[in-house]
Amino acid sequence: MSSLPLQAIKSLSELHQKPSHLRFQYGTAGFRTLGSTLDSVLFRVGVLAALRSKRLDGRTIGVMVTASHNPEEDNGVKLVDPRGEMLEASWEAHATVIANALTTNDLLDALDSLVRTLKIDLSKPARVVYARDTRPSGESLISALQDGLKAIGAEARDAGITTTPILHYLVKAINTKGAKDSYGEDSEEGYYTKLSEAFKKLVAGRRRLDPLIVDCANGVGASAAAKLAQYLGDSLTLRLENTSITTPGALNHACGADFVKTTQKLPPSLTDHLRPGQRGCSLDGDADRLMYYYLDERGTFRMLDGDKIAALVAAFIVEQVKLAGLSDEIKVGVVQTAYANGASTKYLAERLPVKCVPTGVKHLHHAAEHYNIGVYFEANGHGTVLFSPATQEKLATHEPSTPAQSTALNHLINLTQLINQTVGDALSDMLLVEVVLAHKSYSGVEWDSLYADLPNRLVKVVVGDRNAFKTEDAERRLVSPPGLQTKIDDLVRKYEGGRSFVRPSGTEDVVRVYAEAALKAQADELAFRVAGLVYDTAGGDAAKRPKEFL
Ligand code: G16
Repeated sequence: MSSLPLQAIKSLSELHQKPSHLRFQYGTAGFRTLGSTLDSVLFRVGVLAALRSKRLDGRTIGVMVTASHNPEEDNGVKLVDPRGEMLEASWEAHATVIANALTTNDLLDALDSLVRTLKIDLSKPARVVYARDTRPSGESLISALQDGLKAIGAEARDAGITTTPILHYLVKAINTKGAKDSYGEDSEEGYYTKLSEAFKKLVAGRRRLDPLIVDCANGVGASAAAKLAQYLGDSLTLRLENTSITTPGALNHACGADFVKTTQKLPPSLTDHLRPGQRGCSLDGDADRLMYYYLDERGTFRMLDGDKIAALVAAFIVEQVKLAGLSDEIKVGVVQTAYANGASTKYLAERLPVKCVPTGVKHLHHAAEHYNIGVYFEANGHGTVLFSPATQEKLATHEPSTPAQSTALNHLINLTQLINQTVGDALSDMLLVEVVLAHKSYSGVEWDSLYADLPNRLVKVVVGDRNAFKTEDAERRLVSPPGLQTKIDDLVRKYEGGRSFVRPSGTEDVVRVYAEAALKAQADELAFRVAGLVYDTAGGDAAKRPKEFL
């Protein structure tokens, strides 16, 4: 019976000691905080990833070092399960325990207890593939991770600097290599080839789309989009902006998907590049979120967010299923979160089953798996489409009765190849949007007119302890601090079409407040008044109370 290599773990762990004053938590998207504090966490994640792999009979586990949309000084790490999905929820708690063991001896005890409780067979191989984004702190964090992998003797593969969705793709491709359900070549080239070939088939014979402006958030998406552009050739022209991956402080700064969504503005750096009517889109720092937009004929910024992407894509897929003659057998459903604009939920719910779940891709992903084809998008632009294994089988074996059915069936099959079904993927989603626009001959204007967004506002509030905020009903209501929800309800009633909710962020040390109302000024006012309530209830330094809601 093999045992943990205690001596190796002990001596290497001493080089990566936990800062005694910090507590880490595996949250919405793994561990995420100041990059300079994460050294011990990365070492321990290396050991943990290897144990997870052993627990799953040597299947390859992914580790991604990124803090996605967060500012450059932050960093983070998350684990990817063998099918390319987020780490199974029960292991999030194990990760938190391991990360918080105070000393090396405590760590050894915690690891030993994990191995015994989960009956992990240590004689099994451990295989891990890892990657990082372009953050300056990434390099040293990767070396801490490598020490963890070395300490436990894992077989490790370095996937270099790449996007989060490519790492997810690689994990699935490695674990399905040579199998009937092979996901593709287990290399970046395999990823670009798979996506670009499916895209070319889907747009064949369609009028070529105008060039697309892509804001790369000065992150890793810049190099990935440049490579993808080469594979796409003249099937789609990408004009890449915000590609300064080595300029200090540039990452996600005044650009990128999160900037666009939260400010509802065009990144200032694009002002001279986007002509009225032209399509633009923004990736986030690790290229797993996507926001589209255009300027109308008066030069007004019009945002096409995750909700609008869901509406566009779901309608197209439903149409293709119908044209293929499969409406009775393949049901399409949509998953959203509380952040979905009320108008989008209304639009979608009139046409399809719609489910609301808590924030976090893992929640959306699992809910989407319950549909034959599940379309999930968070309003922030994070999402994808899942085709169930039975649906993929049906598509592969269905005998079309007419040429029109055959064409639609082929489109659906090509969509299963174009879409990165492991996780939200800005580049894959971008190609998906472009396919639908090409098929429908839509510009941004027609797409935008599917429904009119209710004016809305998202505000962050810094509080003493965000963990004091607990929610229920898919985060739409607060159960703690006591009494706050009643005050919010009283306020919301005063606004026509008013809706507001409060939840603690899982990726930043803030509480988020969302509000919508019939008029823009009212949505703003409601958001700031609810934020004021949050601030006052959670206690804090009056001098730091954000000016806008004083
Ligand atoms: C992560 C999650 C998303 C979530 C977002 C914000 O995105 O993967 O599902 O919507 O954080 O979460 P929160 O409001 O809890 O901070 P990303 O793109 O930052 O990895």
